[in-house]
Amino acid sequence: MEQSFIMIKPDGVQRGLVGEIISRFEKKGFSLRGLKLMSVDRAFAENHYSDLAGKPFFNGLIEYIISGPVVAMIWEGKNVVATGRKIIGATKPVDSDVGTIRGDFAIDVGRNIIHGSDSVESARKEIALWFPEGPVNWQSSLHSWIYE
Ligand code: DAT
Ligand code: MG
Repeated sequence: MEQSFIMIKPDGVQRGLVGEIISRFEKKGFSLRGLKLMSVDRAFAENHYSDLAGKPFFNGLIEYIISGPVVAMIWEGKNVVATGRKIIGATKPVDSDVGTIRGDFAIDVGRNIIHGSDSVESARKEIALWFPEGPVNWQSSLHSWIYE
């Protein structure tokens, strides 16, 4: 089953949105396969965002990600990468639909609350980086009520 790496950024933690965000993924029917509150250092954050090195906002992005603890998660389910991106909303909150996490809770692109993998391949890399111990192995007893 497909997995995505989802991370609540320091503003989401500080603003008390952890429960709300987890709830949206849970209620959709996805299952939680990894969860930890952690602070990352500059090198780790730069590695996570290595594809964006050279962008004018890169330094500000790294400062933001290391400014406080983040909640790192692995969510699993059919099409969770693409659907996770829909739940999160567009990168710039001004373009994010109401009903998405960024559309409902964010205003500025540099304080957009949450990260979600943009492809199955990046999910694989990000999960390996953030969860070297691997996902927790379990199956929800609701499985047959969510999948036909
Ligand atoms: P996303 O987080 O939607 O996958 P991304 O991978 O293109 O977006 O960029 C990573 C983060 O970098 C994004 O969540 C916020 C920041 N960012 C992206 N574009 C930006 C811009 N034009 N100005 C400032 N920050 C930006
Ligand atoms: Mg991205």
